[in-house]
Amino acid sequence: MQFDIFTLFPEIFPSYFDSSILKRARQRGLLHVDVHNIRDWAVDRHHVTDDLPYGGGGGMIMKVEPVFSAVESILGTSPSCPVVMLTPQGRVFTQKVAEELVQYSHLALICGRYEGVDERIREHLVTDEISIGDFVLTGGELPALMLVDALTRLLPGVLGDEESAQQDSFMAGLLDHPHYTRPEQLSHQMVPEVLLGGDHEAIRKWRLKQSLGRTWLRRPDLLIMETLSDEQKALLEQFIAEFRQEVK
Ligand code: 4FV
Repeated sequence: MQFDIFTLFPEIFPSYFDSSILKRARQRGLLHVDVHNIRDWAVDRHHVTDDLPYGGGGGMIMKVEPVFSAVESILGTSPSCPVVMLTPQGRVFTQKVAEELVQYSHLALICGRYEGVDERIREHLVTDEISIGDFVLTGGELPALMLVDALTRLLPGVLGDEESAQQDSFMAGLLDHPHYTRPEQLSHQMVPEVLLGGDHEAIRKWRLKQSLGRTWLRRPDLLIMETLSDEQKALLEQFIAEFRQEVK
């Protein structure tokens, strides 16, 4: 997968792309990232990329020309790939959106800065707007990094089977089940017996029950009862009954 990232702070990216899974994905030729400094296309003497907002008000606005020139010179006048603006006004990024966007082999990401960007960038260049959450950051660089990270780990061959995305949180629309590793006993805290017994069917059921219960407790908004299988409904009822016993 190819990403072209347009930013005023290219120095933010290298360290993240040169470590761990993303570094290995690049070494394996599964991930290609090119980072472009929008200021390189600000042709005025002071390479200005922001200006005062028409209509007044605080803060500065990202100018349209440097962004247009940067994207056009890298992707041409009609880019063949989606041009994604990271912005709080975008559709909220979820695992489902990640699975949708990873279908593309090439994405362009525009990182906003300042109070916002000139609206004509949205109107004439941007084909998709993504928000990583209802809060305001100083720039779109972190959201761009998150998007590249979430998509890259879904690319075939990036995660080894020990890291597989299959049993991810949200893969089944549920929160992840608890995980344990050595030591088996920590002071008086034991690893749940079922995980030590080697009965994979019992382990599968326990993990599903925990995912359902945790989702019911922490993110009931994710639980769409109609979509649950009979087994899932039964396991969730068990969890709720046991939970109510405990809190009694
Ligand atoms: C953001 C978000 C975000 C807004 C003004 C950058 C900042 C500044 N981007 N999801 N939340 N962007 O806060 O994507 O330009």
